[in-house]
Amino acid sequence: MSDAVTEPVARPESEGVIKLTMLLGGVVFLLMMIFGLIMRAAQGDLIYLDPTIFYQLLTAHGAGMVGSAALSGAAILWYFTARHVPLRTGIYIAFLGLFLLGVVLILGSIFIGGYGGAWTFLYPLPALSGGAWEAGAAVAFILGYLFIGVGFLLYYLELGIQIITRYGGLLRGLGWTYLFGGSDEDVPPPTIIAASSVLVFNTIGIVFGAAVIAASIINLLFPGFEVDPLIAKNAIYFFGHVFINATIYMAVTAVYELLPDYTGRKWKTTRLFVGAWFAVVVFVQAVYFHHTLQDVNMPAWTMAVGQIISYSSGVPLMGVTVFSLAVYIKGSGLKWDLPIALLVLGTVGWGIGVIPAIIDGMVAVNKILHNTMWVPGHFHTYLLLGEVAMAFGFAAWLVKDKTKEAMSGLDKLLLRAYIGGGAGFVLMFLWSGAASIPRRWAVHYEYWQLQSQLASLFALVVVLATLGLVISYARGLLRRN
Ligand code: HEM
Ligand SMILES: [Cu+2]
Repeated sequence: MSDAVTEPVARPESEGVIKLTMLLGGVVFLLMMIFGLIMRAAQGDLIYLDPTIFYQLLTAHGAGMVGSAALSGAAILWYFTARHVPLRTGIYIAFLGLFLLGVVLILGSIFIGGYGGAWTFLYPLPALSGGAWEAGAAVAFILGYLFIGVGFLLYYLELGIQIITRYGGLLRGLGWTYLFGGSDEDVPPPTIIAASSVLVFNTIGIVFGAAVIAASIINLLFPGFEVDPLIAKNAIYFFGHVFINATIYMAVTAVYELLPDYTGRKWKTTRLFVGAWFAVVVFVQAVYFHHTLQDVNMPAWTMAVGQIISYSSGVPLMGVTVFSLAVYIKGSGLKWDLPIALLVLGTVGWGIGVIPAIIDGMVAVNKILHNTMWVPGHFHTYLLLGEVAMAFGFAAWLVKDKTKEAMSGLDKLLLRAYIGGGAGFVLMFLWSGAASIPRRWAVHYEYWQLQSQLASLFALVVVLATLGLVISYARGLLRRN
């Protein structure tokens, strides 16, 4: 790589393939939402769904949504990182290729092989199908993850190499040299701080994931090879927790980079900002213990860590990102359009979604809410009204019609429907959770069904709004070409 100082480029060379990625991501989001609607309608007894199919849809929905969130987050991060360091588009294409190969395996395992062991592939569930699927289907599912994981490692490797080359080391890219008293010369922009932080913790997460994936595959092929279930659970949940969180931490770079276009105020790298990201790198890993609060055979200190870090992990996010967002917007005369409205919605939804997560991170509360609908309630808030809103905001910005400033009537309608439908939908999950309705049950008792029925209605509104967003993005792509 050359040593030349790279000027920020307005339109990275990878723009075309990023646009394609956002289209793929948008279409998959929409399709998976329809799967979600079908599941919720079945739980509300509005339609009949064979439980076997329910668990296949649940598996596809979980893996497909997490995958699309990761893919769209990765596209956003790549796009904006390329404004500051040169990234090789060929690597991105290899990443996308590996990702799609993984998707094919996963879809095949579910809809041809019948795999329905959920996206968390919790050991030894993939091997205990009760006749619903063969070991080969589970292997195909997990192998799909392996390809996606390898793609991501490649992706982060490229980010790491280019950041190290440009900023003279990863510690500088992370801003840690600056944080701990180093000079404030050539401090990286917020996007690079974010990119460096995510690449550190998500690589660690993926490595744990890869280890348990390898062990699970061997176990499926040679059942005599047994894995300690507690270690496997820890590795899987560490990986899953870190991976899904990383999707939002990647997507938020769109806010750092695009908000200044609207407010005329640059998002600055301050010590507070770097400190917050430092805390994220530590907390996002340590807080995963909140997934083990009911595992009585875990050491007691893990419970304490899970609970205490759950409180503190909200601080860098809500205290710094959401608060800074408000400060940057206030008095700036920002003119709202669809992209920025969705990006701001995503940030606020993310912040709000953390609150029910923190509540559930308390041991005393977790005893009651564990494995209830409260859990999908909290993560649908910061994904549906968080990461996904950011992704559609970024996509809308990519195809923005520069001749129009304000929001059209249709934009307003789509936005309101998305927010209203989404808020109602997640509130029904939280209500269900508070009423102790368990998650992941294909069939619900009659006195559980009201929440599911109302939720189906809200979900339908979200699906229609999302359809509108995907269509207007696709039309934008055509208009610009
Ligand atoms: C219209 C939008 C959506 C609908 C109707 C929907 C519906 C559902 C339903 C019914 C469940 C199963 C709940 C249970 O009984 O445990 C579920 C689980 C889940 N959803 Fe969604 N969802 C939507 C959007 C999203 C989005 C945007 C994401 C992520 C980006 C997402 C990720 C997940 C995950 C990870 C699970 C857990 C799967 C599991 O328990 O294995 N969903 N969703
Ligand atoms: Cu978690």
